[in-house]
Amino acid sequence: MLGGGAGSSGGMMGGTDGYHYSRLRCSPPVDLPGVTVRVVLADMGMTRMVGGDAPMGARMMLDAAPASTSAGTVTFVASNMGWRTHELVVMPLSDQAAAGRRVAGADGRVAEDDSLGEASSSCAAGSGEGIDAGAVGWVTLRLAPGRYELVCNLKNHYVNGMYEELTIR
Ligand SMILES: [Cu+2]
Repeated sequence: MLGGGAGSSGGMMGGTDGYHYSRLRCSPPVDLPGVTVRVVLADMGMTRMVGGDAPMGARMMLDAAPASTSAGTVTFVASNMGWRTHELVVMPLSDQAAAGRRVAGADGRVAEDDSLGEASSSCAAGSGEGIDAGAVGWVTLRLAPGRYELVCNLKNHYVNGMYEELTIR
C-alpha cells in the first residue's frame, strides 16, 4: 500500500491509478532462494527517466506483496517501474514503531544504521548505486519473525511515501 504522499497534484499520465509505468528491461534469476516478496517502485506523473533526487511532495510509491510471509530465507525482488532511480532497504521495526515515522535528516534521507540489507543494484543482486528506471534489483536475507519496514532512501523518497511494513511470522 502506498504510504502517504501528500503533495503536488502531479499530472495523471494514463493508467487507472495515475501511474504510468516504465518498461522493465531485465528480470531476476528464476531460481531465487526462499520465499519471494515482490516490490514495485514507481513515480506518478512522469514518463521520462531522471536521476534519484526528488522534490518534497513528488508522488511515488513502494508497494510490496505479500505484506506478510514466513520466517527464514526471503528474497526481495524490487522492480523499478518508475522514472527516477529507486532502491529497497530492509530495516527492522521495533514493537512501538510504525512504518513511515522515521525522521529524515537535512539530506532528505533517514538513518539506515540498522539496515539488514538492500537491493540497490540495477539488474543485479545486493547493494549498488541504485536501481535505474526499468531495472530490477534483488537481495536474499534471513529474517526472523517480527515486523520490518521496507524503505526507499533516496533523497526525499521516504518522506514522499516510499515505505511499507512487512510482517514475518
Ligand atoms: Cu525511491
